Amino acid sequence: MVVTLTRDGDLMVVTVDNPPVNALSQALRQGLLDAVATVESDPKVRAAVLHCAGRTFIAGADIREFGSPSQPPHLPDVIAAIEGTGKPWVAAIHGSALGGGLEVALGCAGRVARAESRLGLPEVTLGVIPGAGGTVRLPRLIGMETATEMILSGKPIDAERARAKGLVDLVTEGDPLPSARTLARSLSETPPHPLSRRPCPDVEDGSGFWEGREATLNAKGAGQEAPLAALKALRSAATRPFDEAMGIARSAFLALRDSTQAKALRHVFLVERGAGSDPTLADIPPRPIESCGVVGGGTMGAGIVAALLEAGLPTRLLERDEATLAQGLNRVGRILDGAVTKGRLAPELAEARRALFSGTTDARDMADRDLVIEAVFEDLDVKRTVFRTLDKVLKADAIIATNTSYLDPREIATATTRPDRVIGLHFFSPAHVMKLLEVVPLPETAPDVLATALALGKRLRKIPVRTGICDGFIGNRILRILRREAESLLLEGATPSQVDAAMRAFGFPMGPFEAQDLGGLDIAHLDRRRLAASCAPAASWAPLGDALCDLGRLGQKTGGGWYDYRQGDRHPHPSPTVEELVAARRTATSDRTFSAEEIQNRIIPAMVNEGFHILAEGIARTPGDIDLVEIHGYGFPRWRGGLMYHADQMGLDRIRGALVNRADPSLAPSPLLDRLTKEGRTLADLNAPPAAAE
Ligand code: T1G
Ligand code: NAD
Repeated sequence: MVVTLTRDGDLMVVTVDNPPVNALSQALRQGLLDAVATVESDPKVRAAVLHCAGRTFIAGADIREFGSPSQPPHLPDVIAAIEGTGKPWVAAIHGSALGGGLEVALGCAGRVARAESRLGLPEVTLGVIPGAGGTVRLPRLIGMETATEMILSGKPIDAERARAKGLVDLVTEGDPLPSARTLARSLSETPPHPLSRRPCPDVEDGSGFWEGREATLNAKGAGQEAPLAALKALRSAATRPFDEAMGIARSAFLALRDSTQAKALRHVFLVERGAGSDPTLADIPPRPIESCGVVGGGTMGAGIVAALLEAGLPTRLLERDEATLAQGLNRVGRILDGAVTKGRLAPELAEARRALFSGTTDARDMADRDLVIEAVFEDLDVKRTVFRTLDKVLKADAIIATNTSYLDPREIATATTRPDRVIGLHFFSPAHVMKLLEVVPLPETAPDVLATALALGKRLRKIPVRTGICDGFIGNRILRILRREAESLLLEGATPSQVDAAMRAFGFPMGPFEAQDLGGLDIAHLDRRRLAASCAPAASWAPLGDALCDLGRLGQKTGGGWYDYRQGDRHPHPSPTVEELVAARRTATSDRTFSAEEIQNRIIPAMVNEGFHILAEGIARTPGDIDLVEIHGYGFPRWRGGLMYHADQMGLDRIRGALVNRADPSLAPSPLLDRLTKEGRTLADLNAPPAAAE
């Protein structure tokens, strides 16, 4: 039974128990409706308390039911029944009250939340809008501005803010149930006016509130349907009677539920839940990690330290000398200070993290560490020296990880006597922010080391994706193709601004040239030099990028890269120097213009094709893994479902069609793409690990 009732004197305690997250399945909706009838019909009962068993309150509608037609009882009716009873219900909230779960709580007369609870309406992150009253009841309770902010961002708020905003009546340190009982009894004396019958506050007229929000959504979230639909539903809540506005929201929800974007976002939601879980490791418990070390406190090392401290892991930084150590310590300090300044971290928590952090220039001080992550210069000899030293000082079962972007971790590991305890942990910059973590086991890596690395990824609240060993792993390998395609478009007549605008219109937060200028052109340039030395002409091809580096144009940090930058202004300005440089290298016949769609249809199929090679080589185990890498590491628009999911939506024959006539032989359709199109199959068929190589 997903709903059980326990009478407690004049109260009915309604307990929901539908693991893992008490999602509002059809059975639960029916159970709640039956509970309303029972409470209603029991003369001895004056009020009810709704609480949940397990780790969380109701976490929303059952997303797994979205793929099939919605079955009665429908949630709006269940909530209307709870709100419409003459006997007040009080929700006792712990864990997460999200989506339909918060909408149920809004149908109750009162809400009590445990201190660590989170409350929110994240529907837009799933490509839908609150479909059971969130857009009409929430503004009536907490005001239109805060309701709009919560619904458009989809971000939950904590219990204390919820209380301050009037969303919950009370916050308890411990179990909220006793206080909920007390509140229910007092509300049965003076039942409050149901939200549906209260006036809905509008924003100050002429404030430009709605227009401003719409403009921001069109600028920031260009292409996404749900946020605009949510804004429309909120506006109708402010201007129309409750039932009419409820109807508008419900139809919008039902229409969006089966939309391409909602399906894509559900795909991402589900592959994210699978990230880091590996059936082959089901019986291998991760090793306990109680202390960590990081070698190299530069751009990446400092971010990695901050991520480890955030997870409560005591961390020691090893640097070359006192000067670089001081720089590393300061970098970490600035990250913590920045989080406090932005209100993302309480000062006392920052102090607690500082207390977990220490630095040294003596490798012997790393002897007691369970895991050490190396983030020194991207130079094989430097990394091998560090690994050799660590191998000597660390305890036998300690794990050593490398954050290398392009080097082969096997070549680094041979500097040790413990390749079975070596693994690649490829973080993304800034490492304390970016959610992606490429986990790169060696053939020798022991299963418990891999299990530990994947578990650490989750502990750091990252998206760990297992990847095989090749040049650039999954993400940087596809990035190389994106950049190469972007450069070839310049040689055929396009401009950096046109290419960047096209990719932003596709949904990337930044175009490839703007992104290079931000991160610096030198990292990839050094990598291409390395590749050229190992005779990989196609992979090292970037004549324009190399020419810019030779001119010292490394991006924003040098005041110019693909664009020019003015002092103190990070806005990219088209550069006459770059125009000249590109014009000088254009082949005579190639001075044509490109539409945004043409640019997208050049770049995306080339990236997808590389994804197929990566899948066929077993570097990525599922197309979903590539989707996670592209979304969480490279800004691929989440609402398109990720690179490979999007390819399926485009149609593999269209992808193949965009590649077959390309002059560049390295863009010939991959045999796996050929085979799937010939067999009329899709990538979705491959989300179970694919058969062996091409
Ligand atoms: N429906 C079905 N399954 C769900 C689910 C849901 N809403 N939420 C989580 N799961 C599964 C998940 O797939 C995983 O399964 C397991 O629960 C544990 O999840 C009408 C339309 C609640 C904060 O967007 O944010 O309500 O992999 O690993 O880290 O207006 O899950 O074990 O098989 O994430 O502790 C709105 C989504 C729905 C909340 C828990 N609700 N969930 O995090 O565990 S739309 C949401 C979460 C809606 C109404 C609309 C998180 C969590 P498995 P987990 P966690
Ligand atoms: P960085 O130059 O900013 O920092 C490297 C740090 O390592 C310096 O502080 C240096 O003093 C220190 N160091 C060098 N040799 C050392 C030694 N023997 N012992 C201790 N410390 C030593 O470099 P970064 O950008 O942080 O890159 C570090 C690693 O991370 C590289 O392998 C790089 O490929 C990889 N990576 C970089 C990025 C990025 O965007 N920068 C992203 C992912 C991975």
